[in-house]
Parts: sequence; structure tokens; C-alpha cells
Amino acid sequence: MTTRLTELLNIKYPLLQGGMAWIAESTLASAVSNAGGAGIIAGGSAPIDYLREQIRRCKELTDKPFGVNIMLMSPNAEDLAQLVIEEGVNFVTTGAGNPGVYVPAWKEAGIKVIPVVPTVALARRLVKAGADAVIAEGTESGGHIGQNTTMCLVPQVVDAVGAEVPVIAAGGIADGRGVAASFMLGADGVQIGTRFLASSECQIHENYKNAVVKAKDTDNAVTGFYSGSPCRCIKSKYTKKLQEMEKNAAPPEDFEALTVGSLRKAVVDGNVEEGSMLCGLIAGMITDVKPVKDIVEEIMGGAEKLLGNR
Ligand code: TUI
Repeated sequence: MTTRLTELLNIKYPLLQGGMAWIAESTLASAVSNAGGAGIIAGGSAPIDYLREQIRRCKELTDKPFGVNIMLMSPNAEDLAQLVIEEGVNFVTTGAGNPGVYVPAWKEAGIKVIPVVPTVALARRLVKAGADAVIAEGTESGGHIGQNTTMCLVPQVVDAVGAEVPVIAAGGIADGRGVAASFMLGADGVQIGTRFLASSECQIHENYKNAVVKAKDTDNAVTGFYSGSPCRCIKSKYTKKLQEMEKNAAPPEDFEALTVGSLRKAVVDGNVEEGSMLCGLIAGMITDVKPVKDIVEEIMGGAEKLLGNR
């Protein structure tokens, strides 16, 4: 399946793995790259030495292209922006902000730049600034989200910048139907996160994986609407408490007490009551944990059939 994205990154399938903070590390990223997609190591707010080690480990585990996601709200973003240059990764994706200030240095270092854009305006601005592709991410995604949906945002971003750069659809895609639909909207590829949470190679705690597999269509919650940092998770005691506090306009220190370390509690400790289990809206469709290679082949094989490529 050749598209402008497979050509840009020199990969077999037009599929990026989501750069999920605290979750996407070298084992998962290398498995996705080895399966023919493009794996991504999440910078999140991890220490720089840890990320350097993860990048080097990923190079040992795959000879295929992989990327690093830089979460721009992280206090480490500037150091990580420099680290990817020093370590020479193939591409960066960015999230939770405008990466404009870093683009010239990345381009000069030969790193492909692929920002997440939740709006048409940011897509236009970043393509002018030199982005090589953009990820149009709908609000169906897990974690930190924008307002527009994949179905509405992707074709608008395609109309705005698709003549210049490949557009990658993200948010609510977990099988061949979602990939085929994304192509119908004009995308050149997809980014998939939630499906890979339930993969054998994903290093999250078993309890978190089981929660993804068990989740129904309605087991999803968005918190942080009022703080301006909306975040999509699996519904739990944690999200209920957070939503109650938002309704009652609790003081900032109460929010901090509840949220600081909550992602670690889910990912590392498997604490499904106090942890924040970031997860997309499509989780209801995911019913099993299996190896990344099987997931990628099932998704892309399904899409090829629907698109008449096979
Ligand atoms: O970044 C994500 N998803 C994430 S990051 C994350 S870790 C986190 N922890 C605490 C607070 C916030 C995040 C968990 N999930 N997805 C990509 C994404 N980027 N979604 C929305 C955006 C975005 C939002 C605004 C991108 C650009 C943007 O620009 C605003 C501007 O400056 O124009």
C-alpha cells in the first residue's frame, strides 16, 4: 500500500503508532516498525537520559524507521527537541502545542516533522513553517484532545493542506474499516494508539490492558473541560471523582493531589481505581490482546480488501 506517507517515511504500511505518554516505549515502537508501520517512542515528561536509552534500545531492536513524540507541554520539551537531533531519529511527531520554534533545527538535521493539529488554522500555519506531514487528530482519541471529530476534521485539513503535504487521520481508528474510511476522507495514512494498548508488546500493567478489553462503547469519560486541558480516559472511580470536583469547582490543590502521578498509577501499578487510564473512544471495539504484528496485518489486510487493493 503505497501512499505519500509510506514514501515520506520509507515504510511498508501508512500506519503510525500513537506516541502515548508513559506508554509508548522501545519495545512497542520497535514491534510496530518491524511489523511495517512506524513506531513512536513517547517523550512525555520522562527524564532525558531515559529517553536517550529508549531511542538507542529501539535502534537495537529494529533497523526500520521509528519516531519520537514530543509533548510540548512537558517541561523537558526543549531538551528533548535537542536530543532527537543528537540521536538522529527519522521523524518527530508533536502534541499539545505549536512546535513552530523547533521546526527549523529539526529540518536542518534532516528529521521529518509531523505535528498533531487539532484545527485547520494550526495545520496551515505549520505547513507554512515546513511540516512534512500533519496528523489531523479527532476528539475520539485518548489522552489530551481537541474539540473536532475525525470525520469532520480530516477532510477539512485535507482541503486546506492536502495538496502540499500528506495528512494522517487519527482518533477512533482501530480496524480496516477505520483505515479505509480515513482514505475516503482524503488521508494518506492513519495514526493508531488505543488498539496498541491491547497488544502483547505494550508494557502497560495487565489491569490497564484488561480494562481496555472490557470497556464498552459507553465506558469513556472526558475530564478537564473547564481547566482547558481536556483528557479522555476509561471511566473509573478516578474520572468520577475528578468530574465531581470540576462540578464543585474544587481548589487547585485538590486537583493536584488527585491527578499528579495518576498516569503512573495506571501504567505501572495497575491501579484501576486511582489511576488515569488514557484511552480512546474506540476501546469498545477491542476484545483481545494480541501481538503487534497480528494487529497490524489484520488492520491493513482489512483495509486493503475494502479498498479493492487485493
Ligand atoms: O498530545 C496528545 N495527547 C496526549 S499528551 C498526554 S500527556 C499530558 N499530560 C498532562 C497534560 C496534558 C497532556 C496525553 N495525551 N495528543 C495530541 C494533541 N495535540 N491533541 C491536541 C493537541 C494540540 C492542542 C493544541 C496540538 C496543538 C495545539 O496547539 C495550540 C496552539 O498553540 O495553537
